Amino acid sequence: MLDDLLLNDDGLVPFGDDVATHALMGRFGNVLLVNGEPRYSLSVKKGEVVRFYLTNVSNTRTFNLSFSGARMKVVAGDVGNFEREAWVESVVIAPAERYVIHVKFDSAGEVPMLNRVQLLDHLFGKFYYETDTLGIVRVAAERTERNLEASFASLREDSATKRDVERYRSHFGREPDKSLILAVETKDLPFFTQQIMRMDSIYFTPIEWTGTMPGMNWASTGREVRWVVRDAATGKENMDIDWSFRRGDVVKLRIVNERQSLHGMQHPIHIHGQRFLVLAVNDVPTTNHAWKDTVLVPVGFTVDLLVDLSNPGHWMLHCHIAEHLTSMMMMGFTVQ
Ligand SMILES: [Cu+2]
Repeated sequence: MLDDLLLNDDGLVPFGDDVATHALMGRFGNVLLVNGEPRYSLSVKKGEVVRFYLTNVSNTRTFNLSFSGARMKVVAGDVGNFEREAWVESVVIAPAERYVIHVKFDSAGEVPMLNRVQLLDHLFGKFYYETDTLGIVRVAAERTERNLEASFASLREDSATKRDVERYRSHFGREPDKSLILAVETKDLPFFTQQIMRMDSIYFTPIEWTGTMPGMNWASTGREVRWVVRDAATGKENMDIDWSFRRGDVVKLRIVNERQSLHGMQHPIHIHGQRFLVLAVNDVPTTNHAWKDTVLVPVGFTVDLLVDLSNPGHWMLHCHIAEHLTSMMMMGFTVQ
């Protein structure tokens, strides 16, 4: 469980009484936690393959997780296996996303679990790297008696997932049924903050990996900042949207995260009660699918989803950055 916590000398930095602070970028913590621990550690034997169930429970931080010097494959997403396993160097996991990974520890010693991200100085357009150690895996010299060499070395297919995805393939090529635009509106921000926001939008990153403008971000609250989900067809926004579907509908949903004049932000969009496939990112089709319920939409990106509306009820679609959600970035839909 990946998390972060924002602490100062007095402890937890207070939350707003009636509106959220940090409404622009969300509350980035300055202490990174794995399973609630700032110094996570795990002991394994040489040659052991460890299955990690990753969940990002932080308010806003997207992690880029890796194990230095250990081979890793991704096996499953939020609600199901991928069609086939895939080697990865790192896993990008946004708030509310889940991934299952297999990691093999071949050499005795200490293997750091890292969060390695690229940062941008918005005012000067300079990129730099930041690496945090989230924990340590201690690999004993003694070899594991359980030899998973052969199964780990091959990238296995999941025939049940493949068959399941195949049933939806006829929907892949069609035009989107619904389109949502992600945007931000601000009012009454301090003059200085507005000017900085304009300037820092000259240089932008698709993903804000950490709080690069802490003072300005803290001072922005749900009173000045309103995050928006807009229905492209009707112009309706946030809770004025209430789509209606029938059970069994399969809907192609396009989500566009506009690159605007003001400071943009990635949004992990979460859909309640249903499952979806990510069909394409910026018109590039996905070739290895897994059922998901949360998708990260970086700034300037367009993501196409195929939503399987199988679960009756009145549900929400919302950004899972807690401060964006409380700044109104949510909408409703009904499945009858
Ligand atoms: Cu958001």
